[in-house]
Amino acid sequence: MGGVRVAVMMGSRSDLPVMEEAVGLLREFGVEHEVKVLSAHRTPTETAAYAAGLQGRGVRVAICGAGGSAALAGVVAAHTPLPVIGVPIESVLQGLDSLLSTVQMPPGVPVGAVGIGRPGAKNAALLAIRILALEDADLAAKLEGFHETQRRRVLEQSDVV
Ligand code: RP5
Repeated sequence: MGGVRVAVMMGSRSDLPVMEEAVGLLREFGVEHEVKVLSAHRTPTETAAYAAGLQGRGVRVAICGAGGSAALAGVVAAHTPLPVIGVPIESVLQGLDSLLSTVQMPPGVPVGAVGIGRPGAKNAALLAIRILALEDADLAAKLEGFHETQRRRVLEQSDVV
């Protein structure tokens, strides 16, 4: 399959250790992706231009990680009609500020916000994969395999006493 299907963005290089969780899953599922550091506040013009160009390039979903006054996902959602998933990154306020900044969008401009930090980054990738799997039977089969493996792992360790 050609072309980038998921754009992973983050507000700073310092977000990369968390966002690697999303990137790792996209790689594992063989989903074509690209990864960019672009900031809603520090590079507003470039962020808007990049977001506005995503759909025309065939990208289907954007994942945006940011911390603190985390405007990135919202700004991207304002510049593209694509589904945007926001990952709140841990911050000096343990990510609660990032979570609220990401999730409290005004009505009319949706961002699908996931949980704070690494678990959220993983779920962001899985949510993007679910969206793509609606029109990709191979990906849907891989996703089913992933959930089956997860189910078996839990059941193998089910007997505590
Ligand atoms: C946000 O500010 C970034 O997403 C990052 O989480 C946070 C701190 O950025 P740095 O000062 O580490 O570059 O915009």
